[in-house]
Amino acid sequence: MKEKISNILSKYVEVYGFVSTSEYLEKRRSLNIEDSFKYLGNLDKYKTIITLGISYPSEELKYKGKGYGILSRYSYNLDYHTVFKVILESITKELINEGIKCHGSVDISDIDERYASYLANMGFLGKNQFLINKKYGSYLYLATILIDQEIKEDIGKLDSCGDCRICIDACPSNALDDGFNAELCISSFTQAKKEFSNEEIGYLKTMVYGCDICQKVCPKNLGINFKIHNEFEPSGIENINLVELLEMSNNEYSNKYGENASSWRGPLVIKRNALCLLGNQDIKSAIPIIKKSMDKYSNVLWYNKTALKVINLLERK
Ligand code: B12
Ligand code: SF4
Ligand code: SF4
Repeated sequence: MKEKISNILSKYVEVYGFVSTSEYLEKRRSLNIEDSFKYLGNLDKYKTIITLGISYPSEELKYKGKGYGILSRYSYNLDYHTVFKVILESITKELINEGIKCHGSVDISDIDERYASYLANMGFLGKNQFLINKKYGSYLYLATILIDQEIKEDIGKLDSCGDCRICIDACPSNALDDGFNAELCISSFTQAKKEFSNEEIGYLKTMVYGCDICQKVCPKNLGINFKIHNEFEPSGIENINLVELLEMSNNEYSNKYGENASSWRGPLVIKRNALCLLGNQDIKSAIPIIKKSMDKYSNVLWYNKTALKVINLLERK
């Protein structure tokens, strides 16, 4: 059965592994982390978790410069949820044809995908928190499929960070200083609907969504540039003109970015991030446009309060 399943998986994904649901549950719970992953969800209805990895886009885009904001590498072109959904549907269809009960999901599941992938031998967990694979480094999107068959994985030897701490020292907001502090992580707050502190505003210089720094500096990612999924290759929307973005209507925004991973929190989150870049890039000519956007979104306090701080910053400079 393992061979049959492996043949199906290898047609669709770059990397895969297997871990028994009971082993995953026991080990994940023993970490004693108070989060949603300690709950059983629907895991007890299945015997094995198949973990899957598909490669990031081939290389990092060049940032266009002042007046622009760039998306992080994991959000180029088409949303990975959309791409993975199609892959998961194809795989589950084939598994069902083999009589296997299964359930596939990406991101929004009861499974901590990085930890499950680690237990399934797909890679080690780096100090930057990523699942790091031997061939693809951390440049892998992850997903899982639960199946009602027992599959044994041969456990090989995994790599490790050793004494390296490059990512910890490179993280601008010190989010990796003590394991991982999600609240400090730039990626986290660029997705949050909230008023930014002056410190948070200060971190947003060129990247308008997400953060790639702890992956970019990692020696395990050196020279990793696979071009496998055309859907992730840059489509021209990744370097964003900041003023144009601020002036976009909701319709224009969803036409251009609706299928991109950065759009899941809606246009205002990205516009709020764009304000910060305008402030840090000292683009004073944007002040009237920022003020106009404040009028337009006068009922959104977190947007307006951040915008006011950015205007103060621009007027002080
Ligand atoms: C919520 C979430 C976030 C949140 C918070 C993450 C967090 N760790 O709390 C925020 C918004 C910050 C975030 C950011 C990013 N994310 Co995210 N995120 C998730 C999501 C949905 C859940 C993660 C989670 O809550 N994990 C639980 C917490 C408790 O994990 P943790 O803090 O890392 O703790 C681990 C370690 O402490 C370790 N540990 C603790 N004790 C011990 C002991 C031993 C012995 C061992 C071995 C390990 C160990 O195990 C814990 C569990 O894994 C997953 C998808 C999923 N369903 O799994 C994607 C996911 C982890 N994200 C992903 C990505 C790509 C990113 C970003 C790069 C996006 C970007 N470019 O901005 C950044 C990277 C930030 C970083 N350095 O991790 C990918 C990672 C792919 C990979 N190869 O690892 C995932 C898997 C999405 C996907 N489907 O591909 N993310
Ligand atoms: S994604 Fe950025 S802010 Fe978050 S831990 Fe990595 S380097 Fe730090
Ligand atoms: S930069 Fe070094 S410490 Fe950080 S994940 Fe990569 S190998 Fe590990």
